[in-house]
Amino acid sequence: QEKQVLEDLEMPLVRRETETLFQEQPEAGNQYLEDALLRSYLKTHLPPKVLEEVNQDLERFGSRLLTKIKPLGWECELNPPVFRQYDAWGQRVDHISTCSAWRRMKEIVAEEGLIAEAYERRYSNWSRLHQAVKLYLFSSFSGGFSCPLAMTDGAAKVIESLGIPGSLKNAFDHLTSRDPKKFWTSGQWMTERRGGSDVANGTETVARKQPDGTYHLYGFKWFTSAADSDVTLTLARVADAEGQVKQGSSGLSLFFMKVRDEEGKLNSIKVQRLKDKLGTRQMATAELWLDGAKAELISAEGRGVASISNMLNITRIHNVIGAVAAMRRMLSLSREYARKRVAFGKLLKDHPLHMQTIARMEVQTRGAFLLAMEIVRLLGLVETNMASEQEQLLLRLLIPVAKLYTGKQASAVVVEAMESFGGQGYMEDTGLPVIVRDTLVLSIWEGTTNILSLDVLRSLTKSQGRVMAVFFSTVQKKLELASSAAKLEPAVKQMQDAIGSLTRSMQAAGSKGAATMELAARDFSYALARIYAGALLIEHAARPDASSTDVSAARR
Ligand code: UCC
Repeated sequence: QEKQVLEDLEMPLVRRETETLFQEQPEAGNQYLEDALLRSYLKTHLPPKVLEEVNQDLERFGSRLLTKIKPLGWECELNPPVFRQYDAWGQRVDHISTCSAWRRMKEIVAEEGLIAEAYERRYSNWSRLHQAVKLYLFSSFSGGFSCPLAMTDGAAKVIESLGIPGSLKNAFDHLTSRDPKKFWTSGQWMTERRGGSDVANGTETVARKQPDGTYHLYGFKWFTSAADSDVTLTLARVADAEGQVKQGSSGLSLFFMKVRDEEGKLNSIKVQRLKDKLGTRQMATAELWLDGAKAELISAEGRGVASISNMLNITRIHNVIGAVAAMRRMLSLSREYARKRVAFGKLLKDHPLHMQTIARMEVQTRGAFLLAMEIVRLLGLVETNMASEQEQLLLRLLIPVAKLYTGKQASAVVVEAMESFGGQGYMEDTGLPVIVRDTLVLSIWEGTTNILSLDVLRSLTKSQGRVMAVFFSTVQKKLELASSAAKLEPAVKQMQDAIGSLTRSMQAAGSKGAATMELAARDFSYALARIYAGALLIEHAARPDASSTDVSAARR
């Protein structure tokens, strides 16, 4: 035995079986404290009193995320929902069971006021921003719970925009509650078998009016995310006395329904199966038959799409926040790793090419972050009746622009960041592939890139082009703020060139008619996103507070 031990000791280090732990795990700390851009953004925008309170809340939340919420998120990943259609005795039960961590997440979300914050408005127009920052910090640790949150926020928004009618007051209180026992989540059931983009032609569900004024819904919802939600908003076609329905967009109406009755029984809904998705596997997405589900009509008849677009705009903003969060999380880990991992005789952080790659991702992430904050800032103004007409138009334009652009950015950045870990990044148990998988959906759900590019054109048409004048004047104002900073001159010059080139291509495409505009829609939307994000980066860099915080973070 002694001989064997001696032989083992002589064995080269790499061959010793006991020496398995040879790379340090990258682990970022409190995401709020470490996010220099976020902190400098809040410092430059929030009134001092609000900043003081928000700062305390976010620091505490950042710590709770790390110690309590992150492990729950991982548990959700390891224990995806399970669907049981029949019980042991052949009775149809259609039961979707979720893990205890998922259910605990719902309680935490209520405790933290992740929806409530936006509707209580204790900080007036800044409440939306406070909520959005919490969502941003929460997203990557949420174990997929960001998805039901997006839809819950969207449902609350629709109800609020209807003036909180008496019949929906109770639901609104539940959706915006801080009480974990009372808090409800909502779904958004739009996609049917014919597809999810062309809602106007793809929706077959029929609503039959009942003597008590409610409706019974019959149809097949093909993609229903967070199928364990308490309530949902959905579209259907109201049948007339002869049972006929109107086709197209003007035949669609918006309905509110509870998913289960008081005893917990499904509301005449049959679960066909759970979807087998590439990512977001923590969350139950299902195919559902509505077989006479009791529902309440909440829009004017035929105004379903216009009404649900209040929800879509909110879920698209959540999508933007999720995209930025995924980029930031991967980048924080990548930066941590670069400080620990040695290759070719030095730390990764001392390899200029590696750092150039990280720096490029950092710029993408910062631009996307500022875009997200800008939208949320505008939303806060609109919701508190403080927005000018120009700001309202700008918000309408920037939502699809940011959603389509950040979805694509996030997919590219997280894949690049995964590569910065070498083969380790590809290993399941590092958790990095989960972030990559969950990010890839961001350019798909809530409107694909092309559909949103067309929505950008829709916002132009609806405003009869006025929104573009607002866009250009807002960008110019931001650039003017930087005019006294000599170091920003080259960036401002590049922006002016980009604006000139966009104006020329708009004129060229505009003179050729609608088909050419449609073909140009994606490139046009990308250009808008890049120009606006570029202006925000320059504007932020020009602020005296901003640059000092950023420099200290870069040193860290
Ligand atoms: O459900 C899904 C998955 C849920 C998961 C969510 C979680 C996300 C969380 C992320 C967290 C990290 S996916 C469902 C995906 N499907 C969609 O998003 C739909 C995509 N398709 C579109 O957006 C289309 O463009 C449609 C459906 C809006 C097109 O419909 P129409 O009826 O053909 O369009 P119209 O006729 O142009 O618009 C009808 C009305 C108009 O108003 P009026 O009649 O007053 O002129 C439009 O201006 O709706 C108005 N409208 C809007 N208004 C349409 N879109 C908007 C909008 N975005 N904002 C304001």
